[in-house]
Amino acid sequence: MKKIFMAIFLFHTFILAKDYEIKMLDIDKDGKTMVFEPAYVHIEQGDSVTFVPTHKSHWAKSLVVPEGAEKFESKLDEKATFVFEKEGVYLYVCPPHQMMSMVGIIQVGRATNIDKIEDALPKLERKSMSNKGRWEEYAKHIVQ
Ligand SMILES: [Cu+2]
Repeated sequence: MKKIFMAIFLFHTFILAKDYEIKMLDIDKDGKTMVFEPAYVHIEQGDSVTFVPTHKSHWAKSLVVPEGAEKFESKLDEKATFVFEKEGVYLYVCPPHQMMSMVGIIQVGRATNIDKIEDALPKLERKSMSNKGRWEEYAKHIVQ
C-alpha cells in the first residue's frame, strides 16, 4: 500500500512540477532597462525557474533565501535552471546591474520568511542608484 501511495505521489510531482522562464534583458518592450522579466513569480514547491540570457552580460544571484534553503547563482550569459524545494520568498539580483535595480523576487508557496524580507527590502532599495522603487513594486505582489 505504501509503495502504491509513493508511486502516485511521484507521478503527481512529475506531472505537476512546472518550469518558469525569466528573461534577462537590457531593455524590455516598455523601455524598462536592465530588467528581469517577469521580475516576480509565484511558484510552488518542486517547481523550477530557468534564467534565460536573452541579452548579454547578465546573471542571477540570490541575496536572501528562506532559512535552510539553498542559495543559487547562474553563470554569466548562461541559461540555468534551479529547482525550489523550500517554501518562502527569495530575493535575487544581477550582480553587475544591482545598482540599476536589476533585481527580482521568487515566492515559493507561502511567504514563511516575510519578516526577514521586510527587513531586507529597505536596505536593498538604498543600494539602487537608478530605476529606484523596483524592490517595493515587486514586493507588492507577495502573497501572505
Ligand atoms: Cu544584468
